Amino acid sequence: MRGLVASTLIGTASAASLSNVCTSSYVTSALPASEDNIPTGITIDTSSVTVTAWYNYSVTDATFWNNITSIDFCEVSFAYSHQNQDDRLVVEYWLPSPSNFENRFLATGGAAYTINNGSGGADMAGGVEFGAVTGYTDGGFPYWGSTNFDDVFLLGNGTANWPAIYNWGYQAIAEMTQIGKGFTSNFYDISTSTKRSTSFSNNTSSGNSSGLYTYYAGCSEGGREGMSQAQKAPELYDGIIVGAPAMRYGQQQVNHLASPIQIQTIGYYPGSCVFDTFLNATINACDALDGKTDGVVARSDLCTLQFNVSSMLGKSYSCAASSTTSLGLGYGKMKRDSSSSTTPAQNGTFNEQDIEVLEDLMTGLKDSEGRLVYFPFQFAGGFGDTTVYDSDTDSWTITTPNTNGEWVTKMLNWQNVSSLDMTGVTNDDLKGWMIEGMNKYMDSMQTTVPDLSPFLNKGGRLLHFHGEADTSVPPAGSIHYHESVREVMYPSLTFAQGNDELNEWYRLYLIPGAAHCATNDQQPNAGFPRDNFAHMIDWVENGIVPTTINATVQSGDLDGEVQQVCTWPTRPYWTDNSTMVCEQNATSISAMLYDLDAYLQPVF
Ligand SMILES: *[C@@H]1O[C@H](CO)[C@@H](O)[C@H](O)[C@H]1NC(C)=O
Ligand SMILES: *[C@@H]1O[C@H](CO)[C@@H](O)[C@H](O)[C@H]1NC(C)=O
Ligand SMILES: *[C@@H]1O[C@H](CO)[C@@H](O)[C@H](O)[C@H]1NC(C)=O
Ligand SMILES: *[C@@H]1O[C@H](CO)[C@@H](O)[C@H](O)[C@H]1NC(C)=O
Ligand SMILES: *[C@@H]1O[C@H](CO)[C@@H](O)[C@H](O)[C@H]1NC(C)=O
Ligand SMILES: *[C@@H]1O[C@H](CO)[C@@H](O)[C@H](O)[C@H]1NC(C)=O
Ligand SMILES: *[C@@H]1O[C@H](CO)[C@@H](O)[C@H](O)[C@H]1NC(C)=O
Ligand SMILES: *[C@@H]1O[C@H](CO)[C@@H](O)[C@H](O)[C@H]1NC(C)=O
Ligand SMILES: *[C@@H]1O[C@H](CO)[C@@H](O)[C@H](O)[C@H]1NC(C)=O
Ligand SMILES: *[C@@H]1O[C@H](CO)[C@@H](O)[C@H](O)[C@H]1NC(C)=O
Ligand SMILES: *[C@@H]1O[C@H](CO)[C@@H](O)[C@H](O)[C@H]1NC(C)=O
Ligand SMILES: *[C@@H]1O[C@H](CO)[C@@H](O)[C@H](O)[C@H]1NC(C)=O
Ligand SMILES: [Ca+2]
Repeated sequence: MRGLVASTLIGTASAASLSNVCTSSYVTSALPASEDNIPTGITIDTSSVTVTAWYNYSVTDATFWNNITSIDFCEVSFAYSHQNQDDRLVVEYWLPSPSNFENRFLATGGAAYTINNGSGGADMAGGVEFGAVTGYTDGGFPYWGSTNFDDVFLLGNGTANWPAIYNWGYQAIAEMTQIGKGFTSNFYDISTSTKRSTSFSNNTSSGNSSGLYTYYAGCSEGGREGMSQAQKAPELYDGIIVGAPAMRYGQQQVNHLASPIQIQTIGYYPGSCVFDTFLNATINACDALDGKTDGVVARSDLCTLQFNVSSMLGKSYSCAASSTTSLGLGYGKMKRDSSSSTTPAQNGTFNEQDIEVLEDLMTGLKDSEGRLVYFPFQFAGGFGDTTVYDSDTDSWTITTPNTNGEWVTKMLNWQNVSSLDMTGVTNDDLKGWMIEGMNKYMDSMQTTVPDLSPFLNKGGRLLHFHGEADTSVPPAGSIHYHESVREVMYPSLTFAQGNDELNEWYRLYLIPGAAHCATNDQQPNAGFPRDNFAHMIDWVENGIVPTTINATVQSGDLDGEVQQVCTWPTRPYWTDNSTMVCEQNATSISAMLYDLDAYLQPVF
């Protein structure tokens, strides 16, 4: 295969134009074979190859990327199957013009229950802009009838689709990357070219695509998928970018039900105006704690320490009637239902029961013994789902679980039932479901392996970010995993020394004011990271450590301003209202660390 490619393209790889190589015959000749290090036992269906050339393709207003105004690439897809398995997975690759190819491959992932098209599909184009071949997989799900994992999870009542579960867990993306590396090497004929030197890795024998820098980027479910690659396929990647990873899957899926069930357990149902007024009060009270009054709470840790929830007692609230549409399928959302509801005008004053509910939500899910089961969201962020107005009864009730309930009916109970009856469900039930999911899917979807030594030892770099105002995946959960890696890999070092070691290769950034894989309407002056791939390339290929990362303001008066984000465990503080320092404060750090003491086994 390689000989054939070389003879077609020898000496012309970088000079070839897109139209020369973006043809069925050339693409078919470049398909990888077993000597190209692709997974053993897979068969590519050569008749399935599709090839389309794109010119002047653009993507604007993509949250994760700067505007892409004009890229040319070859879009290629083909199917493959596994030996002795009745399956069919389709992979897709976008290959830049040979003259723009920079010896890079970028794997991309999904969101919610889709395995691809994360970041609104922009990651594919974003990588091409940097001279990378980009790739995604369909996980084989359409072969079972749907592009969504939750639709193909059950083969029937009582029968889990284990191949689909493992494809989702980590395998399909790892295979897509491995096949993509072989394909890329053949397509550009880089098999004999040398990898440009890096500051840390001279290992050019790790696979036959070693002339290729290999990356991953994704957020939410895509973030979990990135973590799965660092944990389960570390040999494939040089750099992995993960945002707000929904990685502690057993807990995370059930945690979408936590706020409503905590409210139901207390048995008092505040209206939306109580939650909205509280959120605004925390933003207003905590804005200046970071030293800069800009509407952004860059120190939710200080807000946790200093905002006294009971200070709201007796404060008045008032909201006009409105009709709202709940969050639909955004690229970062874990659920994909969208529903409209109307709320009546509300006014009143915060009473003792309002305070009890707010204090309970702001301290996380606890079992009936008062032990912590899961992390709260940060102050000045929000609550996720809470209550909705029921016009039939003219009263407030908890939100219906929508697809979040499916996790229990389908993925835990293995019944093809999509709605979950929340009547009588307690905090202890949620804890039981979290433990059940964690154990059932420990090696497929839980994605919390804390020993990343294989990834470290091959020279891998991990850039992990999380919006501090995320109300889908708690930021404290990202910190908890980072802490687990530190404690497992550097058990004899102090907190400071362990973090120094970790920061050489695995860095975590909390993005002030950012929502779940998205900008935040409530804090419009907060930046969102758009240069992560550029930072990762600098880190891997040039040894430039991203001490801080860029975050670009994407709306409002400061639109376009590029801010800097500190690396955990440092936190930003603005002196004189203008100069940012990344400071460390033990009290602040402890305000973001939680002990999940409701479990008998470690939860990483
Ligand atoms: C791409 O855009 C450039 C500049 O606008 C134009 O000159 C060129 O013809 C376009 N190419 C194609 C293939 O449309
Ligand atoms: C990106 O493109 C959109 C649509 O063309 C435009 O409104 C926006 O100003 C552009 N942003 C930047 C930073 O150039
Ligand atoms: C990817 O997501 C975007 C934004 O949600 C959507 O417009 C586009 O159709 C999706 N593409 C595919 C292939 O699903
Ligand atoms: C699967 O089980 C649910 C109830 O648990 C039932 O409603 C449904 O009809 C069953 N489906 C089949 C095909 O047996
Ligand atoms: C890589 O090779 C260069 C040149 O031989 C050497 O200076 C450098 O220390 C090596 N790096 C590692 C991580 O071994
Ligand atoms: C280079 O990578 C290969 C494959 O991952 C591994 O087996 C080998 O130990 C590595 N060599 C060094 C010197 O790290
Ligand atoms: C990579 O391919 C070359 C020939 O192109 C071969 O000599 C070499 O042994 C291969 N290396 C690995 C690690 O497979
Ligand atoms: C909260 O603040 C936002 C933005 O300033 C405002 O639009 C909204 O009406 C406020 N909500 C309440 C309940 O005060
Ligand atoms: C508050 O609600 C009560 C009863 O719904 C109503 O009579 C009153 O006018 C409202 N007050 C304000 C300031 O909206
Ligand atoms: C960060 O932003 C600055 C200012 O816009 C820019 O010059 C720099 O290239 C960006 N860094 C990366 C890694 O993209
Ligand atoms: C800090 O800067 C903001 C935005 O420029 C300004 O509105 C505010 O008044 C300043 N505060 C102080 C104390 O200077
Ligand atoms: C750390 O932060 C806490 C809480 O704001 C504050 O009381 C303490 O003075 C700070 N310590 C240092 C050394 O900055
Ligand atoms: Ca501020």
